[in-house]
Amino acid sequence: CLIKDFETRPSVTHLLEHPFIKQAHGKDTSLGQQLSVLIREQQDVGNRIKTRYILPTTQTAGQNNTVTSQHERINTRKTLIIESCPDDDLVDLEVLDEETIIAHLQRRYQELQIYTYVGDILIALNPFQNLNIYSPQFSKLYHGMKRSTNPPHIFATADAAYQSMVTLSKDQCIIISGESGAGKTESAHLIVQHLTFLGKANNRTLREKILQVNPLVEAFGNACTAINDNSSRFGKYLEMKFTPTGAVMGAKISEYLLEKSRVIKQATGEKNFHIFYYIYAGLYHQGNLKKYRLPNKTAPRYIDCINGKVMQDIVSSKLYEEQFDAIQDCFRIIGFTEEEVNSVYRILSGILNTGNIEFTSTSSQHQSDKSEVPDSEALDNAATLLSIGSEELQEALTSHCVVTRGETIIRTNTVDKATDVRDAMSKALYGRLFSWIVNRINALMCCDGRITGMNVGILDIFGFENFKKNSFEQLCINIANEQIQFYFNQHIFALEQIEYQSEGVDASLVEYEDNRPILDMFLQKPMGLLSLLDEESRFPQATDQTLVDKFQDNLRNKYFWTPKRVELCFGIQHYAGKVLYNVSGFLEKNRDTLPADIVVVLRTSENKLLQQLFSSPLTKTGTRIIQLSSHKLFKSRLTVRSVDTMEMMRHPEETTNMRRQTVASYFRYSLMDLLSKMVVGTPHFVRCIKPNDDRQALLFNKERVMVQLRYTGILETVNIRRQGYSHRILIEEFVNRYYYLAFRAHQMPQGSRENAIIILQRAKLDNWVLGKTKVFLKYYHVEQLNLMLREVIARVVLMQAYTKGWLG
Ligand code: AOV
Ligand code: MG
Repeated sequence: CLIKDFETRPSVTHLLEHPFIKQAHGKDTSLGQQLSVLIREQQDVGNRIKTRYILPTTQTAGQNNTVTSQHERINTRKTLIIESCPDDDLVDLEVLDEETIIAHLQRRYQELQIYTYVGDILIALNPFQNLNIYSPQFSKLYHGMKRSTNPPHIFATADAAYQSMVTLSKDQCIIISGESGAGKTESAHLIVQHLTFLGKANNRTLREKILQVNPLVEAFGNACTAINDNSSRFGKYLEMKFTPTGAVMGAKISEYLLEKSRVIKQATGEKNFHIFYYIYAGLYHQGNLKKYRLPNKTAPRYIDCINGKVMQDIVSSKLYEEQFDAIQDCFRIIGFTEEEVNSVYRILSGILNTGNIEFTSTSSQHQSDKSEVPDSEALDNAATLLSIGSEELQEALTSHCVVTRGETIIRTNTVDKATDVRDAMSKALYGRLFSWIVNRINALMCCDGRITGMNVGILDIFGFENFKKNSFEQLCINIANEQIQFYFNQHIFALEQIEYQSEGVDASLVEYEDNRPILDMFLQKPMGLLSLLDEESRFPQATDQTLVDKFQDNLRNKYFWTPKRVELCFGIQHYAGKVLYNVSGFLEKNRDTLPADIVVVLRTSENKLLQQLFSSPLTKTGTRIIQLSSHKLFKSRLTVRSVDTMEMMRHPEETTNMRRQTVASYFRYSLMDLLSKMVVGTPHFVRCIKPNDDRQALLFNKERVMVQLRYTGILETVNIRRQGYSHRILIEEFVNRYYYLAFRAHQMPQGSRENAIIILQRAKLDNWVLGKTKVFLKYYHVEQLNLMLREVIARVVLMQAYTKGWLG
């Protein structure tokens, strides 16, 4: 038996580096295999923890063991006992100032301990390197374990959510936040990985399907930005559905606010959505560029970020080619038909060709600002790929119908207008294709609302952004992050304080930075920033300047300002820092209109998928709500007026009466929709932190971390987690839930205060408080209770099995 004393708890990686273990297992055994043979038991010894690792009998430590510490003794060859003082919860630190917390996190980061708890909240520092801590062996290690058993880990958070769901039969929600590039999406993947491991259904196919969902959706919704090579350009709420016994039975994604504008234009140094590069490289290597009418010399404009040079980069990229194969596998495994996949590729290639359509101005005697397509190659290609008539497409791009007093007049489009229409069409095609893919995945996962069960929701949105130039997209992204921060504050601080007071529980109130005033400034009606933007968007004569003026006249508070020397800009003091926004394009982006002429042409497509995307608006579940009887272009033009591209998918009420919806109003609706989903479940928070801006492993920039800790309110959280009671359960519900711990199964005690006290005492919990109607528990109590409950239930089940003779 080897005994080792550690000042602080060693990470599993360090443990496996220990000479004793190394020698016991030889050099070439993989980390995962070594770990799988460590079985552990634990004992609390004062504020230290004694962990007993039992090593396999077949391999033993040699005599010439190099371990020399005086604490270490080798008696038998099988057991390693480690006594350590866990330092992985900030709540346990003696000194709680910023400096100490930073120093602590820095030391841990340098030791590759990227995870740290603040009570029940997980802080995750981006390691910017692949760590060997996510194999199935690690999933096993964290499965059903008490949290203090292992070092903090994203699997422990996923596990806690899963165990709570199963034990308490209640939905859970994991909220991952952090700025762009902090590691939210990676964390979300890891959570899905562990939940899939836990929810072992007999159905292997389903498990495989679930694991393909994220990669597929992200191929269409993620892109390379200045900050992150795999930046999420949409918000994603993934619900993993489980049976009451905890077997996974499906998944459902809700997507929020895809940054469609990226399809037509990207900022310097940024790229289009991944999928365009994947299919280009993939089709090139398959020799299929011709089939999809894609040029093979110069890259299409929409993906040509570096003036033509990019073509060689794309087709020679091994990574893109591999990703294309992976995406094809995703489609197949999830269950898309070949025809559907082909249609998706045709639409994507159609979009790329649409972007290549050029216009020139032609003036005739009667019309001075007419546009035409001088070279019809791209036009013909786009029309062919989209299975529509080339002439009709040209007509819809270069002219539009106006209905006045019952008369229909056809007006020509200027070159600029035609270009805008072309780009609006590309954005609409992509946006609807994306929504269709998400809907289709949900349908194939059998989660179209018919299945009822419990779920763990995982929220992974686009992180807070502050670029050199920030536009409407950044504004929406940052407002969404304000909302998530508000939700966090509400949950951790505000609700807690209100409840203490109403329940007569004494708890010193913790000050925190409330971002409600900022959120109100954005969302309030009718004078919030988004409402003002909507109002201005309704005036055809509005300009960027009138918009800034409107903001300036109406938003008079310390969170908003207009800089003196920079034109057409306004600044916002967000919870996460100051951001300067440039308003050019705000109005158009907010209107986001797709001319009816384009809708009408796309409806005539012979491509079934395209017909589906445009022939009638889809509700969330994909049901048709409007049926247009005529496909004839002219007739239909009379029927459909301007239709908003986003709302058609999600706001059936508005679209049936054809009221124009703006992106801002849809955005507001999405935020509410998201919140309504989140509040149903018990929340678990993961706070991702970016240790540096250079994406460097082991580089810990104190200042950057400090800023993030400040604005996320970590310091305050440490306080409230230490002093506060993060779980409050109605007395009756508490007795109902935990009476097994103190009463016999058949007793069914009353939900009284007395019985609650009996249970709490029997469970040997300390530091709990009984309020007027609720039991107030510390963050660590619930885990203890659930663990005890699981053990008792397992004993009862075993007893029953014996008495019924099932076990012989
Ligand atoms: P984000 O989701 O928070 O940004 P990501 O999850 O995409 O950030 O992480 C950015 C990059 O950091 C990844 O591509 C990885 O290279 C690295 N990374 C993050 N977490 C880990 C980890 N646990 N192990 C190894 N590498 C990691 V954004 O989507 O931009 O807000 O909109
Ligand atoms: Mg992301």
